[in-house]
Amino acid sequence: MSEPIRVIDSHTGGEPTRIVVSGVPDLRGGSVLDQMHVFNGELDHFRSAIVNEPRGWDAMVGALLVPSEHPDCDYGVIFFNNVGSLWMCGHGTIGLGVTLKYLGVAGLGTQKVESPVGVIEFELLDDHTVELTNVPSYRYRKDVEINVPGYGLAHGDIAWGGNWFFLMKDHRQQLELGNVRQLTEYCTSVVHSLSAQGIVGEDGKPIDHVELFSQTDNPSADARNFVLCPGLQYDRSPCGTGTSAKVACLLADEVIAPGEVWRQESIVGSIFEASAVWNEDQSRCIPTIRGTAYITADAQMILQDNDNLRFGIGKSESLQ
Ligand code: PYC
Repeated sequence: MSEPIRVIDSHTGGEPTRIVVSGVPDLRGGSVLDQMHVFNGELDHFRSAIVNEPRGWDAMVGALLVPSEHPDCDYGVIFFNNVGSLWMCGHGTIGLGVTLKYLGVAGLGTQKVESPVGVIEFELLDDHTVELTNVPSYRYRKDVEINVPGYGLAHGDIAWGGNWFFLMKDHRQQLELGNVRQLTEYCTSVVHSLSAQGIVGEDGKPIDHVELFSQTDNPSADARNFVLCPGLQYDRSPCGTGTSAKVACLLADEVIAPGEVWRQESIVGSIFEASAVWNEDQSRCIPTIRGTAYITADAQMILQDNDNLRFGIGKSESLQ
């Protein structure tokens, strides 16, 4: 039996994060992007053991804290979900801040952490509230037409907020919690259509997150969203990288001014407060996202040698 793996679980606006705090595999150093490639190539069974059934479930997002050689950062982070690693994760960064406070290894204040796509800064404002300054974000293409078989034509903006998003308004879907199955089916068709119709992010990067918007009745929010993630689970939170992509579009359209707060509600009613400012040449914006997280578990994961399912259902070490 391997050493127990300690994890701290939290939820950020309903979306779970599981941070591995002991038993982190050695990823041979280098940049966090290099370490992510080693993780993807050699340790996919470890990812699956942490987040997939029987220990986890499809909506679980995991995180590994890894060494960083970046001069501004004390450590790095690799986020991952039920199907692979994520470039970045906003709700997970909020969960990370609250987890470090729970563990007593960080107090209130600012930290910088290296992600595979750049340095993220976050500030722990109280035991539960974190404000993160995300990687530079931007809208790549506006109002792109897509034909979604069975649903018809629709349009979306392609934007980067630490992951690639297709952001849609004219989807004709009702963004209600009771409609999660239909919304998931619709967004799944959109993902397939994006790929079939060659609609991609910059440098041909696949768009693996779909974000639907609608108005909201909630006076504390400016809009509601539904975000489908790559493992075909929806984000219970308003999605940190998705909200970064959203404020990049709003800033480009001059719907919000630099620094103006946009309150993004999720499909479960949780809210992130976001804003963005331009970089020097206005090619990118720097989004800020504020949200709250709560600890839900402090646990030891056990992987027993004779358990055929110790790496999660559908995974064995030889399937790496
Ligand atoms: O909050 O950025 C986010 C996120 C990405 C996938 C799930 N949550």
